[in-house]
Amino acid sequence: MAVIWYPGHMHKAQKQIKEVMPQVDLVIEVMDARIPFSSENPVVKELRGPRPCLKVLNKSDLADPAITAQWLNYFSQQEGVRALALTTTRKGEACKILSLCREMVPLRAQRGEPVRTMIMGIPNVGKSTLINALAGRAIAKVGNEPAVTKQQQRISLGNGIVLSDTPGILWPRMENEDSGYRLAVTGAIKNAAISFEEVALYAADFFLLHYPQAVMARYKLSELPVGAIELLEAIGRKRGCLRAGGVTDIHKVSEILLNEFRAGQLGGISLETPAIYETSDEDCGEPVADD
Ligand SMILES: Nc1nc2c(ncn2[C@@H]2O[C@H](COP(=O)(O)OP(=O)(O)OP(=O)(O)O)[C@@H](O)[C@H]2O)c(=O)[nH]1
Ligand SMILES: [Mg+2]
Repeated sequence: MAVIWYPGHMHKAQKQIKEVMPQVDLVIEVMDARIPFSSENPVVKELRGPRPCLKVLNKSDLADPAITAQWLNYFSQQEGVRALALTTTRKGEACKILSLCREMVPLRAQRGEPVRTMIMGIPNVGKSTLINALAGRAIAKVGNEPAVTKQQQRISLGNGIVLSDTPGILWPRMENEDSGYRLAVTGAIKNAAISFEEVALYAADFFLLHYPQAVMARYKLSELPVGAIELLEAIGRKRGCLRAGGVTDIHKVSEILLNEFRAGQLGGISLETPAIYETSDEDCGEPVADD
């Protein structure tokens, strides 16, 4: 599932999307609701040009609903953009986007022409799950290697909407260390440069600061540990992750914390709020010049 993106890959992905763009009326950008900043790719704005964009905050079942509401409000203020929170894995939810798609491209709908849509997004945000849910059958592989390029096919969804059967796969934010950690915490990237324990410590730090009640409740802690390592040790004691000599098995605890977060067992947690744009001025690393 993890892709190592380098300028050549980024260039190729962008070129493929540019080629199909003249046949697209509406772009559907899928993001992870827990990390809308790090799972968004600003190059979408450039690629779509004047076309409207529906931003889907997917996996909203795993995010903090109050923060998702802030993000919806944030994105809705952008020119040509509508935003929607979705849990694609929940039966029947995906079709919520269909009427929005028609509303966003009224001219084609009025002329009786289908609205041609294309799904885009970084790996692991749920693009294939969304395509399958909309198509009502399994046409895209889920939780698998990113789709290798093949001929773009169009699937008619009925109700005046057609969809490209291969998503536009984009790269995540990479030049910002915090984004790298947050993407790793959600499982979006497996970066060999960051160890599993480091990712868990990053998550533990964040949870202690922003969701102390959630960790205390989940791990039945009577008091809040003072730091990330102390939190991992406390979880280790509760879950019996001890090695010989009573030493905490930090790798095992890291696995528990990350897996339980990713499965939503700590409750809805968001790792980013829209305020992040005020502290971050980097862009998304433009690929090399077009040929
Ligand atoms: N909890 C939750 N999990 C989801 C949701 N949507 C998708 N997933 C899961 O996220 C994982 C990735 O989903 P995919 O549909 O394969 O993602 P993708 O964007 O196609 O990924 P690539 O093909 O790697 O680019 C799978 O395990 C899905 O079951 C959702 O709304 N909620
Ligand atoms: Mg996929």
